[in-house]
Formats: sequence, structure tokens, C-alpha cells
Amino acid sequence: MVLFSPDTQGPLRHVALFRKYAAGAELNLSVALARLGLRTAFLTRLGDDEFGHHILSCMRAEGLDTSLVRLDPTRSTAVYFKEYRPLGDTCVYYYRRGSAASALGPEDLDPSWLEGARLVHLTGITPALSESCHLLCLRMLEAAREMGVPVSFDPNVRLKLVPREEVPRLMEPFMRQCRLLLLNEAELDLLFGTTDPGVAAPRAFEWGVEVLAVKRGARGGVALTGRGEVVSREGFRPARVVDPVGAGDGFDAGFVYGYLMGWPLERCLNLANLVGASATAVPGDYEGYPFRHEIDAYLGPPAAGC
Ligand code: KDG
Repeated sequence: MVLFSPDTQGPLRHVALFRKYAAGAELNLSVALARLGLRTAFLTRLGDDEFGHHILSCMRAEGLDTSLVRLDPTRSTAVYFKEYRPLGDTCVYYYRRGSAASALGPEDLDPSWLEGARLVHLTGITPALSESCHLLCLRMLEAAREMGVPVSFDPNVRLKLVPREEVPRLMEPFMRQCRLLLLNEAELDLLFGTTDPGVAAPRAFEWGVEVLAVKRGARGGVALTGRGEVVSREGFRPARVVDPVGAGDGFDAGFVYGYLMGWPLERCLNLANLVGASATAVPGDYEGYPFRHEIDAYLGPPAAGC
């Protein structure tokens, strides 16, 4: 989506100036992974309009593989607005119904694209956009299983897109087939009926999840594995917090990166917290994410063998 972020706080009806960014949970994660040095392809559709071309140039500038992006001349690129509320929370408004991305469908996936892929990442936002997007995500799950590619999944529950009572049914197939399940405490509560990761984890491990990572916002995160490991790490404190949107996607990217590098859980969580916290210092979703050469200064060099 294109994001318009207001220059001033308060109700949008009084805002005169906005800045334009590219954003969206899956794009954010892709950018964060590319900045960390992974080859990252993003499958989507954009409108063949000025906003679609803006997003495409941002993707190229960030070094993403855009070969799976299609431009649709018949539909618009989705837009969303942030609103910085006087008491400090951020509200979002979507203009995305019928967007180019919402018309994605199973025909947009060629399973051979997964040859050589090390991971497929899905979020619960895409299947919530339309029935055809839902079918595409299910097809992606099936293709990943057939090709032996592990899946990471973040439910990214958006109650503006899915009614609360429909969330568990929509998310379950993805939670049952992912190897890495990344979610925040509110989502844990909604999907597992508890905010205690230790209580939720056995159910996830029964489904085949290998690692459950729970995001605790400024308090950091905790990761649990089916091998009985439980590790929690405090969050990083950015010098100033402008807007938390994008932090969850940054956390996911940092964790996924560490997982793919075979890092111990402590280091995966440290990087997850670092990338997440970096998003909060800027008004765009992903502009603050760190680059690979910057992270050792915060985490220290990896131990031998990592
Ligand atoms: O995680 C960040 C996202 O919430 C933001 O970029 C907008 O993707 C978005 C969404 O659907 O809420």
C-alpha cells in the first residue's frame, strides 16, 4: 500500500500535510530482510498507477526481487492513512477494498518459483483481503509443503479486515502448517485463549510448529521451541519513539533472519528486538530498519559457528 503519514498530530480532519511512503506488513518484512542481506522476492499485484509505480521504485531501491510483482491496469493501488492520536496511539484508515492486491488469486503462483527458496513468509493480512487472496495463500502453503520449503507465519490480526469471531478459523490452516509462528500477546490471547506463551506453546508444537516467538512490544520478546527451550530478551529503547507501526514486521524479519542463519534463540531475539525498535523512530513503516553492516555494533559479532 501507499501510506500517507500526517505531518501533525490529531484528527485527520484537521491535518493539511501528509508525507507519502510505501508500506504494508509483507513489504516491510521484505525490506528488512533485504537490508539484512537476504535475497527476497515479494509476490503481489499493484495498480498500474502512480502509487503502484512509486511502490515499485521503492522496492527496487531497497534491492527486492520484483519479478513476481504484476501491474494491474484495471485496479488501483491500495492506500492507507495513519492518524497520530493526541494520547499517543496511532490509528490507521484503509482505502483498499477492490485494490489490485485484493485481486491476487491462486493463478498468481507458479510453484516452481519456490525452487531454491529457503523460506516462505505469510501473514494473516493477505488471506483477509478477499476470497481469491485466501485461496492464493492456501495454494502457497500447499506449494511450500510439496517443495519442502519451511513457512513462517504472523497472523497480523487486523480487526478492521476480519471480524474477531472469524479470526481463528481464518488463521488456523496457516498456524498448523508453519514452522515459525510469530505473534503478539493480543493475538496469542485471541488465538490460544491465553497471554502465557508457555500455556499456548504445547498446542502449537502439537501442530508441528518448531519455534513460537511472542512479541511483547517495548518489553521485547520470548521464544519457545518444541525442544523445551524458553528464552526471553528485553527490547531495545530507541532514542525517541515516533510511531510503533512497522515494529512487529521488523521483529519478524530479525527473528527469521537469525533462524535462517542458525543463530541461537538469544541472538535471534536480540536482532528481532533491534529491527523492531528501529522502526519506531521514524514516521514511515520501514525506513528505520537497520542494514547488515550496522547490526554487529549493537549485537556484537556472532559467536564462532553462527
Ligand atoms: O505491520 C504494519 C502494517 O500494519 C501496516 O504497514 C499496514 O499492512 C498494513 C495493514 O494491513 O495493516
